[in-house]
Amino acid sequence: MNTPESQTNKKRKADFKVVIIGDAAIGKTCIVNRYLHNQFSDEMPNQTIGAAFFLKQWKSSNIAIWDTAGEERFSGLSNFYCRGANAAIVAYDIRDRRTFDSIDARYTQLLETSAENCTIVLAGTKKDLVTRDNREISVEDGIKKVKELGERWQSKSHPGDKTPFFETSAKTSENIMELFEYIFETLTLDVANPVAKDTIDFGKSNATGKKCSC
Ligand SMILES: Nc1nc2c(ncn2[C@@H]2O[C@H](COP(=O)(O)OP(=O)(O)OP(=O)(O)O)[C@@H](O)[C@H]2O)c(=O)[nH]1
Ligand SMILES: [Mg+2]
Repeated sequence: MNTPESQTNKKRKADFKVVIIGDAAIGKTCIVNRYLHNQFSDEMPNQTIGAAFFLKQWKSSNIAIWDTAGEERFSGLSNFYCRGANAAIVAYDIRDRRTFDSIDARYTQLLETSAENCTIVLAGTKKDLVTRDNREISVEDGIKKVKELGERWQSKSHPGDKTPFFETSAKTSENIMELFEYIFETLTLDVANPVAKDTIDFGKSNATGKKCSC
């Protein structure tokens, strides 16, 4: 709401920080685009450079979403973007075991600097392209992995005790809303006491998912 108070107090803090991590070209940016803008294009979008930052308002909370680059040369930056994260979407391509193996090889170490009790959610991507013949990661393996990660980070659990595992398609929208709602519902459980992470100039963005350059 554009009240005089909001005009004079444009620098506010994001209440929660969410990062999405995983190998290059597995569809991280498409997941975020589908959720924030309800858009998908089969044409190759630009590879993310460093990270892209978005804001989303969820009820009374301001949530910062960092879409990181999977390309190896940006690994050091991803480390920086994961710092203080309250939730991490760890993504892999269901048809590509190498991207699943990367979770342990590359991504869990990035979460060492996340916030305490970081909510870890596992997201298989490009479900619309999965067939019986090309599936490389089973649902059981995904669930096993996310339980392992959740225990390691002592992840906060969902109020409905749902499993933080989603096989998604940014193309068909399958499980995209569910993925983000899981995170937001979990993070905002005790919203009276959020942990502020990023200072954001709301005068340059809005709370509907506008992209800022980083
Ligand atoms: N069929 C299908 N294609 C997808 C889906 N998600 C992404 N893609 C395609 O996969 C390619 C890579 O998607 P991106 O979202 O850019 O991948 P990324 O993980 O953000 O890649 P980096 O930014 O390099 O880390 C694009 O050509 C997309 O069109 C999906 O759910 N279904
Ligand atoms: Mg990207």
